[in-house]
Amino acid sequence: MDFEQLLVSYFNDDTNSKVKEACLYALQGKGKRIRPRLLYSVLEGYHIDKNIGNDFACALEMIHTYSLIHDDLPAMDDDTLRRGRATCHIAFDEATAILAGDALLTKAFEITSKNPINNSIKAINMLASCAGINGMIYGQTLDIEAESLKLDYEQIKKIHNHKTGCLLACPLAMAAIIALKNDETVNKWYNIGIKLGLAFQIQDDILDLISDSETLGKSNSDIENNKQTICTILGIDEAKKLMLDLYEECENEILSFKDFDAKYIFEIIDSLKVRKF
Ligand code: GRG
Repeated sequence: MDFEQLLVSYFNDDTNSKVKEACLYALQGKGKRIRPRLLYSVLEGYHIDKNIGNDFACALEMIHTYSLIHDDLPAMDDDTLRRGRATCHIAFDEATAILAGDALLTKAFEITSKNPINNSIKAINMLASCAGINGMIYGQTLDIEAESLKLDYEQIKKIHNHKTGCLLACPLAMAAIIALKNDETVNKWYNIGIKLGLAFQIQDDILDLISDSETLGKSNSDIENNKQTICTILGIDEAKKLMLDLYEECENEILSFKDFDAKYIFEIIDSLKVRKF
């Protein structure tokens, strides 16, 4: 079973409903699956069977997908295009989209809480903190509050570190937990993930400026909303330089792990550097 089949298989035994259809619709859009790929790459780097991480990889993709559904709602960014097709509330309706987001978030904890590995509770706790009120949700709150404010670099970075960074740091930290690494190593991976998240977000902001919504598969809403980004503060050239520096710092920090084969995660980082959407 490939990852796409695995992801939807978690809904096989659920009662058919409009909300289930909406969950599957949102999950089956053309997502890059970066968070699951990152989790698998760290397990592989530690020479652990990557399938041990399946529940955690799918839970991450479910939480990420819920955040996209809710972020696209009229009360948030009010977007109509996501993953190359109509956003969930346009394809279904607002109430169904809200419930689909809720269902995906809940499903993530339903499936991980059944996982029998030794450190599963610790991994689930990491997932909850990264997604929760001090993590991604905090980032979204800061982002909403910032709409009418003029921000400096540090303030924007704080938003990105929470809104984007936490859910990109989560797969690295969870994989280290699954690999039974100590807290110091888990924290190191987490901080690498936050840095990777910042590079990823700067790249997203650059793509938002230079690309079109058809290529991106989503609305270029930052431009439409006159949103401040690291690009608008530093300019595209400086932003690109910062992004490449951040990716390089991540790579150097990863190389400092003596018991880790970096080739799998480096393949992902290389693909991120040249991504077009
Ligand atoms: C509404 C609870 C809630 C949270 C919203 C993730 C998020 C926080 C909002 C989505 C909009 C956004 C620009 C978030 C920054 C993170 C980011 C770049 C998301 C897009 O992730 P990709 O590129 O998406 O991995 P795909 O579709 O490829 O999975």
